[in-house]
Amino acid sequence: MDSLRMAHVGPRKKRPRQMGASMASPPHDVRFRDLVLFILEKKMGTTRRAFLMELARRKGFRVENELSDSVTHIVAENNSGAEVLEWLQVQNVKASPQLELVDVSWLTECMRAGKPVLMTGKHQLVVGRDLASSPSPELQETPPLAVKISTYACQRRTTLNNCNPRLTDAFDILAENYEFRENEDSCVIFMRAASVLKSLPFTIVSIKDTEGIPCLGEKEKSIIEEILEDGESSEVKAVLNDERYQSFKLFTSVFGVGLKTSEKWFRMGFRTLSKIRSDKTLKFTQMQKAGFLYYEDLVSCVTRAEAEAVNVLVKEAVWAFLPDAFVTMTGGFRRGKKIGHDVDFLITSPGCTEEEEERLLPKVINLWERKGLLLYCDLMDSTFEKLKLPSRKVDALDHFQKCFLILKLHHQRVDGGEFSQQEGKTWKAIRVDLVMCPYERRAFALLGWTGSRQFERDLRRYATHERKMILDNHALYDKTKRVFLEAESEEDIFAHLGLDYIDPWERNA
Ligand code: 8GT
Ligand code: MN
Repeated sequence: MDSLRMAHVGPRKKRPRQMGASMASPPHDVRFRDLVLFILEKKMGTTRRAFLMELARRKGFRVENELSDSVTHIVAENNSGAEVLEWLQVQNVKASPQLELVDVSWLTECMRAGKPVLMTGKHQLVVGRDLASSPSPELQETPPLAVKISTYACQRRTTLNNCNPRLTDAFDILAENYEFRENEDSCVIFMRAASVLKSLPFTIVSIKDTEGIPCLGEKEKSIIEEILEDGESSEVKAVLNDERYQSFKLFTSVFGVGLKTSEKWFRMGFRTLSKIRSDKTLKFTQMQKAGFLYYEDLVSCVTRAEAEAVNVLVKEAVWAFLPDAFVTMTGGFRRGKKIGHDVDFLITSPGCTEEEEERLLPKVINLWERKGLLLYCDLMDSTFEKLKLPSRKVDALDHFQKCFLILKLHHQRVDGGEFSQQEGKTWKAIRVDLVMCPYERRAFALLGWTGSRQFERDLRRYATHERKMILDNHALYDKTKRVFLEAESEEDIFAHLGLDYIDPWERNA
């Protein structure tokens, strides 16, 4: 864990009070020598300023403690251009005409990118100003450029660089507990709260930092406050110690076991998997049998190296039958995750007939079976109808042909895998999902299968509530114009929805 995060996330009581510019911080290498930043404390506060300064320095930016002639950029928050100009006049510093006055949104984008990003009009607080004259009336009326955070995850950029893991872990646990209790409303509330915090480019160190952040109600804020003050939440602690939560967590970790089965086993008094496995009266589905058989392998996460090895395996098999097919790894790995619970693939071919399309997955499965690589297979036929309207349900499953598999992945196929090999066993069981879609629907399918689930939910919610459109994994329908909107790429779908394009690695909502 890095020292900065520790310093800021640690219990508030134990933190030193003074966190101003004078606080000693380790020296950082300056990577971007053309820029000299000064961060304005006015309306930002000492704590947040100190945090941003430290963060920027850590990312290789030169940040001055005091305003001086050498400063090229003044970064302000919640200040209008006029307010910054006014403040500058009071300071007795000769500022060069090249001095840029920028909103903190520019800095946070730079932090996210890890380098200076292009400054545009939306970042500049004042364009073409004359520092010698007093602020003009128009400038005085410039509204503060506070960055508004959207309530929709599809309007936020959420990378894997989570600045608030302690808070989001807490909300994820509470959401999961409500899911186990089938309390959907509370579950959604905590999922949204966790999601919005994952998009923040800064660490929340005081409850004041939550001002203006949507999706946080009184309840969520009080939990944040408790974690900031005591280092933990009593409610989360209680959930983690709750027998029902622990049992559901354990039971649902078995492939093929959902809420219904967990509920049943819990009511029957089961608390451990070994008791369930050895019980003679229980009946298991094929899926659950496979889940128990390969339990150890399946709970140990899939690494990126393993996912890449599966990628090769899938491409080899698919291309043996349809050489022009596109095979794309989707799901969490496409979003840049380093580990996953499975590996998801979307397959589509521009040149094949409907019949060839339908026969591909059975052929692939058959090939793996002959090679002894198929440990479990559930093939679901397509129920896709071209003219059907998209589904309004946010969590509806799609109609494409797909298969949920467990494959045998030999260690020698994995880069560096020889070293992780257990005594005797030369392979690992890996969960793999393959989806086959018609070529003209590939953009919708790709968008749908890339996730995250929260990002997908909010895309659909946004389409419905903000655009009067219906979006699902197959299509986008405009209810006002009563037409299906076609798309060649994910970019096209975002454009139809009037949304800025969000890259896959920014969809980790
Ligand atoms: P992971 O690391 O846990 O595997 O994370 P993930 O890759 O994000 O989750 P996933 O469960 O593998 O699902 C990947 C994406 O596919 C999600 O956004 C999910 O909403 C979407 N998805 C569908 N249909 C289906 C389906 O039938 N089953 C599953 N599991 N996911 C589906 O669009
Ligand atoms: Mn996945």
